[in-house]
Amino acid sequence: MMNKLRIGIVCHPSIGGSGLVATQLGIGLAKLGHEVHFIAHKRPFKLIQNYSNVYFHEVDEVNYPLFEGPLHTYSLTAKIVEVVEQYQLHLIHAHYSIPHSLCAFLASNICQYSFPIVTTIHGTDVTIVGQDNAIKRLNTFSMNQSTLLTTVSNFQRQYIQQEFEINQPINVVHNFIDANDFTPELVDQNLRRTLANDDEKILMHVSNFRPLKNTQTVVNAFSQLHCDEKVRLVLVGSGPDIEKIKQQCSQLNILDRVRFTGSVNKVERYIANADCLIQPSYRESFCMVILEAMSCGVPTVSSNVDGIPEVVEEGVTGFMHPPEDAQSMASTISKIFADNQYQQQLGKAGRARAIQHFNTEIKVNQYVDCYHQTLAIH
Ligand code: GMT
Repeated sequence: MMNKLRIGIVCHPSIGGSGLVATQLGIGLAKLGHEVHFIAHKRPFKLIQNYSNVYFHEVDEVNYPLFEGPLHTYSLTAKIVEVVEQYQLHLIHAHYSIPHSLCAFLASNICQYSFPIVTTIHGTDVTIVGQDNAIKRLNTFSMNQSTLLTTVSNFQRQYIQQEFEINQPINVVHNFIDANDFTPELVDQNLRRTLANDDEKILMHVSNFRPLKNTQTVVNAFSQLHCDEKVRLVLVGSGPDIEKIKQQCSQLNILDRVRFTGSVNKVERYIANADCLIQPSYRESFCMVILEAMSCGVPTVSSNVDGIPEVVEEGVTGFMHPPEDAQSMASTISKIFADNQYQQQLGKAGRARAIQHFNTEIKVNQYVDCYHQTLAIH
């Protein structure tokens, strides 16, 4: 068995769960001594530091006036071919079926040697993007052509099996977190004071403000809080729904109690200062930000959809309600905020669960096992 592998990781570089997980995985693999090559249109947003055995290969844009748009998928395929051959990679790990895994498949057929492909399905690639009929066929094809398929929750595995005709097993590797990076030790009174007054609790929501994050319910729940404590809503991130949310806050006359941070670097510095995180998403194969909050010792109130019940331990680390049930979310948050000890107890349990069940070392090793399986069957 080869001990040290040369692995190509193809992922979305911009802010989002799949790029985050892919980057954490790459760094974890490099720490184990493997050589990791990220291939993407720009440097993955979480690949901040340089590591001796981590490489980044930027995919060049190819534009010809004859075509309506840039030829992303072909330029990615060409880059995969180039990097695999130049660095003699053992395999490609594609995060997202369309287009990454399909590009890897094409590259494997073009290369001097064919290489195995591990594909990880993160959620939106099959639940949203992949539901378009034309794309669905490509999606099914690329999943079936992968040497090995993984996904991030049991829910997601079941969903893929129900919705697509997949002719191979799907391995579940839950997402993971570095509890040294996401830690309650990041509580910082100076930063906290830029978000809220000392006598206020912080209710925080973190997302890319896309419709599926259901941010209007965040505001509805906040406006229905009926606890004695003073509370500030802190909205971290940016995205298509942000202006709508500002309007909603203005109509509800609560703008002065809401703080919009916009996109931030090092989201953990913000999360650690929250007293409770609220995430009412309509869809979520896993939900990294809930895990991040747990690791920082922050209780969570969220929707109960898809893979979220595999992350949250109901009543122990946080609470789940139907996505639009703002009233129940408000009443749960009020209970948490009314009792400091209870808030701390939930936070501690969340951190313990993050460390025990979503440990980076264990999950990275699970992926390494997947790679060895892949090499054995290819
Ligand atoms: O939903 C997002 O914010 C981004 C999306 C992505 O593709 O990056 O996240 C998906 O992958 C994450 C990492 O596995 C999961 O934690 C998210 O739950 C999943 N999003 C959805 O399923 C909607």
